Amino acid sequence: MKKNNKLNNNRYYALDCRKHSPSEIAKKSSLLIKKNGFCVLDNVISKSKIKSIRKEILTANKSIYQNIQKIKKIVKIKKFKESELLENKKILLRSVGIEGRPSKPPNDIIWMPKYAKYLANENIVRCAKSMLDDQVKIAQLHPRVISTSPDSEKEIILRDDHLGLPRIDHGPAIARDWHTDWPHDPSAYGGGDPNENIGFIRRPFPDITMCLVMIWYFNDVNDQTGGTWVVPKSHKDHRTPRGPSDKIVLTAPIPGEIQIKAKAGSVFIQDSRLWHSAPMHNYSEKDRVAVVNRWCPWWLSTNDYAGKSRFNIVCRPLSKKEFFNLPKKLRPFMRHLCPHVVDEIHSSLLYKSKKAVDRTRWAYKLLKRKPYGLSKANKNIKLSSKTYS
Ligand SMILES: O=C(O)CCC(=O)C(=O)O
Ligand SMILES: [Fe+2]
Repeated sequence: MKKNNKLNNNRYYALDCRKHSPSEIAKKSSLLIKKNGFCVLDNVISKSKIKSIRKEILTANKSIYQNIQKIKKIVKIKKFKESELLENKKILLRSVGIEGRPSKPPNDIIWMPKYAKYLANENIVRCAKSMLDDQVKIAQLHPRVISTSPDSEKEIILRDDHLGLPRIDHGPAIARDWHTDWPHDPSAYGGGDPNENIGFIRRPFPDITMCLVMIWYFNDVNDQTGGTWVVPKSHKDHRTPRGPSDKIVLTAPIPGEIQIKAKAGSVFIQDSRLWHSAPMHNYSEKDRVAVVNRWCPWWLSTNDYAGKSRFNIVCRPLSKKEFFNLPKKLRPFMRHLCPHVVDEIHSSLLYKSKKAVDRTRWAYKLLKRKPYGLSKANKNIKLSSKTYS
């Protein structure tokens, strides 16, 4: 049997949220992501809500694009002060709260209030925490629409995106765009441009999940309609498709690849190290509508570089009003995006920290009571055989 056929045909990568409790989903999804590098959670959003959210995302996609085009036009005319740009009523820009950095378009979530209600879905949050850490944040978020393939795909149009990365929008079903995602993407969005490069992890990658990429599908996806391509287990490989010396042709099929099948309302979740590709073809009559978000642990440096970038999608900011308009349960994951509120360590970490302080206090008390009686207190402590290599 061809490699990964069973995984593909039986959708062994999928878990149905209607059939498991959130804690089971957290456990099972973590196992799948660790093993294969990805999983799909089915039925995260119920069928009855899909149509209106899909419509909202399509409108948001247009508004986000139009706002950026308007900003580009204005900043081209002359060098405006940031304060002038922020006051310009024709465009939407938000301060990132760091001296010397350009303001950015607001976080895309402000255009998608219906979708925002689902983003902190319990199954999603539990899975993210179980894979990353007790405290997590959403560092990037954007709609991802793949329009229906043009009748003729004979001519592949090569273009550079707004950050100068090479792109093609459509291609035949055989075409791929293999990559690993931020922070494991060596093209680092800006390539050789220090104003746009956001940094990337050196190889060999440490064996730890640093970012979960979530793709929320608002169409049924399959091999005809825009399913994401993946190479199962590639998150453990020491190469990366865009690696300059890895000898991978990133536009060609790779043995073992499969294309995700999922119903609208499902969420594809992957370790950022997994080799994956957006499909170049969409043979259905409908655009493939999805929202991508990148979740990471509190400790990952998400926004320290590309200090001159106005248009990358990294940590697009929120005003105070926009932040407080978010659903309450979503705020902890987006608090770091609002320069007007103070981010803080969450209660689960605080609780564990307090326990650590209690333990320290207890040990000092012991020391005070019988300083010379402690000489053998740790005699049973042996270094664990489970050490790092
Ligand atoms: O749209 C897809 O299916 C994949 C998107 C992707 O790879 C990305 O946004 O990094
Ligand atoms: Fe990607």
